[in-house]
Amino acid sequence: MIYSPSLMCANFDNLKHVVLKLEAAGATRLHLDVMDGQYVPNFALGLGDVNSVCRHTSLLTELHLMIMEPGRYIKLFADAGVDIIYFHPDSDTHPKKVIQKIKEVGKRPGIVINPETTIESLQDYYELVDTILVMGVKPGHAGHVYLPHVDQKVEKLVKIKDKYNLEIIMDGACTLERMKRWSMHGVDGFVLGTSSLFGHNDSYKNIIENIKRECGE
Ligand code: S6P
Ligand code: MG
Repeated sequence: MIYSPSLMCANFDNLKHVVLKLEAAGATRLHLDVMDGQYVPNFALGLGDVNSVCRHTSLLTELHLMIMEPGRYIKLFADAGVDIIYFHPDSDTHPKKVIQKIKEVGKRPGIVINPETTIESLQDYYELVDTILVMGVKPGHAGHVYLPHVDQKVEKLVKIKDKYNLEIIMDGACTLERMKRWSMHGVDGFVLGTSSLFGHNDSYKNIIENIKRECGE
């Protein structure tokens, strides 16, 4: 299973310290949210933060771009050291070119499905990417409420994932209960935010160990 803490939920006073603690606690990837105040009405990590995280970890890093025209910035973020790049197809006029650019710079591409987007409308991209990041909440903020209609989409996606050799990761409102359920139904990983990891009265290590016990290693 993939457990990817979302660093936008962390305390930024000492980012390196948080990164090392998450790594020691058993996180399997690190999730880096980048926003531009346009595609979503918020800001999160910047290029410098992304670069710093990548320099201080040996874990795989996944960049979640919530920006307009992501195709313009693929090289910039690739040079910052990320391993995987997710973007929202509706944020660029040529999504297939964005996927191509991600591959050209030697990174793993993924697309993000918003709660209101149907899985059928993104069908053309499934054979081109490695990962589908499924938003369980409206993108832009941590702590948003889960939208239950996303359940049906996840059910459909896990059925087609083998056909396209896709990895399915859920982002937003990943509570322990929800992760338990979906891990049994073929979801490959979860972004850990305020619903399970950050702001709780226990160590990252205890929390992640418990998640692994309940939902799988
Ligand atoms: C939000 C972003 C996410 C959040 C994460 C927060 O748009 O893409 O990665 O940081 O989902 O998790 P939670 O548990 O606070 O909803
Ligand atoms: Mg995210």
